[in-house]
Amino acid sequence: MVEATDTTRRTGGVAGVGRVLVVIPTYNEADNVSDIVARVRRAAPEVEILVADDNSPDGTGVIADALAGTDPRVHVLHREGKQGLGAAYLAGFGWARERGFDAVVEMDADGSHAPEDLPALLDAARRADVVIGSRWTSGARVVNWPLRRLALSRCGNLYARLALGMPVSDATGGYRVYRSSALDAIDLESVCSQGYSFQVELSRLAHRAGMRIVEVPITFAERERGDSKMSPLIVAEALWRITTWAVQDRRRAIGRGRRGGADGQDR
Ligand SMILES: Nc1nc2c(ncn2[C@@H]2O[C@H](COP(=O)(O)OP(=O)(O)O)[C@@H](O)[C@H]2O)c(=O)[nH]1
Ligand SMILES: [Mg+2]
Repeated sequence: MVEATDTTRRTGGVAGVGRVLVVIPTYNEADNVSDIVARVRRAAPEVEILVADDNSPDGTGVIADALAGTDPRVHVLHREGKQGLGAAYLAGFGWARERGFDAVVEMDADGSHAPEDLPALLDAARRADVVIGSRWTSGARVVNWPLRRLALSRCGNLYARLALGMPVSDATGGYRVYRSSALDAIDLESVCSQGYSFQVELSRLAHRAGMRIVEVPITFAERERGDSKMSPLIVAEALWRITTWAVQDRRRAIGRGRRGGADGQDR
C-alpha cells in the first residue's frame, strides 16, 4: 500500500481517509445534477463535491452553479467543451490536488452510482489505495441494464482481465475512490484515454504500481433520465487501447526473458 501523506493524517473529513472530493463529470445532465448532488450530500455530509461540466448545451453548468451558490461544499469546474470522461476526471484530480484533498471519488451524474453506497466505499478506502465499486463481484446488483450493455460490460471486463492480467472484476467500472497518495504515485501525465477506457487505464497503472485495490459490491441501476454518452467510438477506443497495452506488456515480458530478467522491473 502507498504510504499516507501528512495531509492524509490531518483531522477533518471522513474518519481514516481525510478530506474527500467527489468528482461528478457532466455532459447534458440537467435532469440529474440537482438530484445527484442532493443525494451525495445526504449520504455523506462530510465530503465535498466538484461538478466537472464540459459546457453542456442543456445548461447543466448553470444549474450546478446555482447549487454551488447555496452550498459551500459544492463546487463547479467549467470546461470549454466536450473532451471526454477521461479529460474531465484528470482536470478534477488536478483541482483536488491543488486544494489538498486526501481522496477523490469518481461518480456518474445519472444515478447509476448510488450515493447511498458511498459510505461503504469510503470505509474500504481506509485500508486501500484504490476502491472500485464493483458490479461484478459477489453481493453486487445490476438493475434495468439492457442486455447489450450487460454483455458489453461482461465481455469488456473479461477481455481486460485476461489481456492485462489484472485481478479486478470490474476494471471498466467508474465508481471509485482514489487516495491522493495513490494518484501521486501514478504518472497521470502518461494517461492517454479519452473515453471510458480511462477506467481500465487507471486500473492498470494502479495494479502495475503494486497498489492495494479493493472491490466493494454496489447496486448499479440504469439511468432514468437523460441519454447515455456511450458510443461505438468509445467502445472502439477501449478495445484498441487494451489490445495495445497487452501487446506492450507481452513485448516487455519477452524482452525481460531474453535479458534473463536482468532489469527485473515492469514499468
Ligand atoms: N464532463 C464530461 N462528462 C461526461 C462526458 N461523457 C460522459 N460524461 C459523464 O460521464 C458519466 C457517465 O456517462 P453515461 O452517459 O452515463 O455513460 P454510461 O453510463 O456508460 O451510459 C455521466 O455523468 C456523463 O454525464 C464528457 O465528455 N465530459
Ligand atoms: Mg450512465
